[in-house]
Amino acid sequence: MNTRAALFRTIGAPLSIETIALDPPKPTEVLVRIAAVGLCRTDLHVMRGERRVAMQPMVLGHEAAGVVEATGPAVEGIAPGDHVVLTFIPGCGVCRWCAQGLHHLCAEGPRITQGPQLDGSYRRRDAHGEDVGAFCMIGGFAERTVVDRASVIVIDKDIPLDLAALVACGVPAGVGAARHRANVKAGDSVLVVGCGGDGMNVVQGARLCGATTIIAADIAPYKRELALSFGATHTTDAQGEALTRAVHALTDGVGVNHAFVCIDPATTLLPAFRATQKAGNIVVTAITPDTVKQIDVPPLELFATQKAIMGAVYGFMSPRLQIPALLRLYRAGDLKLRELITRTYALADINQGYADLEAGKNLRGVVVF
Ligand code: CXF
Ligand code: ZN
Repeated sequence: MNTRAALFRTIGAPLSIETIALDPPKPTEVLVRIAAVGLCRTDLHVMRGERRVAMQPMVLGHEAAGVVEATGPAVEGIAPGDHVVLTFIPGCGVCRWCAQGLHHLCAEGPRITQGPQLDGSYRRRDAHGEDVGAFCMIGGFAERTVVDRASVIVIDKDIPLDLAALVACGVPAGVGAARHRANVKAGDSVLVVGCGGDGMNVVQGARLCGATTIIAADIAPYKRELALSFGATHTTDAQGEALTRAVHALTDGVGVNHAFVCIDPATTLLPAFRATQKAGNIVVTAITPDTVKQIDVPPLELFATQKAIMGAVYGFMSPRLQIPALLRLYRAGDLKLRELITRTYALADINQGYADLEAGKNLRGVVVF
């Protein structure tokens, strides 16, 4: 069949809206009609050449939810008509990580920027017959996609699919970083640097954990304002050394228990590290451009203060377990999802959506079909 899709062809150029050929699902695969897909900053990093992918053209988009239209003969437990969220790491189910329920650490993870399907072959071709890749083995910026069952989570049908898309990336990344990576405890203090798609969800994750001081740092006034409604107790527009000083002023001069680096680690990691108290945690959820090869942290400072700097992908919990759990929290009224969406777009207007993200206008833009 044919499908409309937004293709990444050239670094620095807008996505190209084209009709491409999409093959039917192989035995372990699933055909999904995309209902909604979020405009995450990761795809923007790819478009700008800051996060290199292995091939072009490639259909970007990795924060997607939709409806199953067909399944391959080996697929069990997923049926046409099912509502699904797609996971940006496949979760092969058999590697040493998946065997422990740690699908966010799946051995196939490093291949998600390569382009082909999980089995190594391609399902998409452009008008010239050239293979088209799928970012994160999803390629969600399209009306339809074919993905391996390893990327599919069936969800309850009462969840609106535009909200379901959000629990494919930004929400688990942020909420999970607070709950599962830093293990924020009731009464803890937290700093969130960058209150976008990840950071705003760290704020609400910290609130869910019972943190009593939640400092939201962002240069955009409307994100600081919104952070207060997501659970932040304080906001600041300070950056660099001024941010460290502002946080110390709010925490008896010792710093927070946990700092979250949710934007541009190259410039925010060290100020966040220094805004964290002794033996505290610094969690990095944001992507650093490939051009930045290292970030300096004075080793004696690290040793003497006994802090832990850690990474968190997918909020450090299996998306397979976390996504249904997050949707239960939403249904119980404990997790904000609708409030994350700033604007929606048609697929044809996706470049406007990314322009709005770049201009700092969007917390989350979502393409709805
Ligand atoms: C990213 C993580 C790094 C590889 C591509 C997907 N996740 C979400 O934005
Ligand atoms: Zn993302």
